[in-house]
Amino acid sequence: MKTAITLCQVPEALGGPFVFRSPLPEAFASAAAAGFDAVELFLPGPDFISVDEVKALAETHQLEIAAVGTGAGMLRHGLSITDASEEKRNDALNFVLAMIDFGGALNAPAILGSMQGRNTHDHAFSQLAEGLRSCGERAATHGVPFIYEPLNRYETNLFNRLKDAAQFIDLHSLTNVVILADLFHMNIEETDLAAAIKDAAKHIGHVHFADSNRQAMGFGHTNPTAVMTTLREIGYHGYLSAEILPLPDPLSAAIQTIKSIQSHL
Ligand code: LER
Ligand code: MN
Repeated sequence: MKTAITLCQVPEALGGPFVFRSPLPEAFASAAAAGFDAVELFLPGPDFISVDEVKALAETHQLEIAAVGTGAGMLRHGLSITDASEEKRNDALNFVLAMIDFGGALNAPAILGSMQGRNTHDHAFSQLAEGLRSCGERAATHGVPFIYEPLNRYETNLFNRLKDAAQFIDLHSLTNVVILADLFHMNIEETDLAAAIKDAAKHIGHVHFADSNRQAMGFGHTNPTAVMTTLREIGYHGYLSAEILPLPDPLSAAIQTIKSIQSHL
């Protein structure tokens, strides 16, 4: 398994679960100094920085790009791919597709989290399926998967648990769409983290590695041993990405994450 940490450049996400928020050259340097293999980027949009500039930073600091988030489409523009308005749905899809192209050029998958929509309506599930199909197909042209993230009940009324999302993917024969296991959301929604990971094993393509209180693993009450043992058992080789609150400060949160992962690998 590989390690990643979140870098955020979205001012509206000030209270969000992102660790390094300084300008990207400094943030990449901090991630490398803390010992991570990769960074997960949360950017305002696909035109915030050029692919070549990100490639240069990644090369300088010997970091991979683990994934790119799309949540700024919701935070900044109020977009979701299940919006009741067709025009807004199209804008949302185009935003996500542009992020898929941006990430794809960096060999990184994009994530659908908050842009799936929050308080949705009857047609939302079919719109979600259509959206995931388009996104999975576009991601395939870059040779990367598309990542769908179940969120806790306060952030979406679509899928809150891994198993339900996995069944939905199978039911709609969605190819090239994988599931993100965010341990913070799972702590709210799942009965047993390890069992949920095992049940959705073949679909899991990314992990947000957070403790129960969304701080670095070890600062809450999740049992990381059970989670890590199960991830090893299912043969998970993807990223453990620290999408966590920068508490008590970004560097301490980063170092605690690395310590926790190293002690369980
Ligand atoms: C995104 O990865 C996520 O987990 C959401 O809770 C962000 O709002
Ligand atoms: Mn997450």
